[in-house]
Amino acid sequence: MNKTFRDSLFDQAKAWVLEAGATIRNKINDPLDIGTKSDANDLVTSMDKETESFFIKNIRASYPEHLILSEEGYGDHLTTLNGTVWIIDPIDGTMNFVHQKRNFAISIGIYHDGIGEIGIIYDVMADILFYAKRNEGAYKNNVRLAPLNPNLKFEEAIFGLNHFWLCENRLVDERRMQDFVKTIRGSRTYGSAALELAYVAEGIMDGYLSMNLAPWDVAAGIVIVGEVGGITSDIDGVPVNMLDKSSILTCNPTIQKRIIADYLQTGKK
Ligand code: 2AM
Ligand code: CA
Repeated sequence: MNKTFRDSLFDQAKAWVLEAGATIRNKINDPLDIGTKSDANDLVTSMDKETESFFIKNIRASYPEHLILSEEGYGDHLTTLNGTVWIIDPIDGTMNFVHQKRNFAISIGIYHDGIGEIGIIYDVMADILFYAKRNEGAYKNNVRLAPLNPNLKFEEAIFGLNHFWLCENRLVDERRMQDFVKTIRGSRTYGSAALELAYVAEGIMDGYLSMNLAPWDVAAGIVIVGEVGGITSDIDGVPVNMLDKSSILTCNPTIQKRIIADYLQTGKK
């Protein structure tokens, strides 16, 4: 994708994200129509659907040749990442949106032939915009983010993860994960994968682990975190397939190998 087109695409995507965010803020106290998806805790609201529809209507009108991969099902059913693909989560952290009315984000990754060109993560209630264009650095509200700390010590790392890693599970030995959280400095659970990836890019967390995320949860974050030298893979260290669900390990590269070797691959059932 040439730079001139990417710049104009970014400006347009950012404008739509800010507009959608303002609409959500204006309606934040309106009564919510809440439904569930895969299970009783997998929430969806009319706001998720309205926001996704807003993006899709605009993209179809302005870029009819572009493809869309999106959470609520109004996009395309893709079998390849050929062409320009918008990967959209209209509200990432729907449970936070419903219960807290904050700590949720709009997340948009724009990929061209499988390569992440643009990442935008908008913390709607805090009005904080994280973004990156490939090879042009990552930004938080127009301030460039610094490269990740090359001297990070494992024992001083803060990680985003949830309680599922510490309960009996089919992916890893939970006792190793208990050792992991005791060895690192601290753990956090924010409930929005997009924001947690943005926090890794910002350097206020050193990594993020999730068992089962969808492409729209991570598409933007992978681009943003990559621009400050962070790496993302599945928990075996394999690059993420942007067409499928995947476990996710995003972190400062200084600690990736140790986490995989000592905690994630050891004692797998
Ligand atoms: P969501 O709010 O868009 O559903 C919460 O820890 C994180 O996991 C959020 O980013 C949330 O995204 C995501 N998440 C929750 N349930 C999920 C599911 N069934 N599949 C994939 N991601 C999910
Ligand atoms: Ca969502």
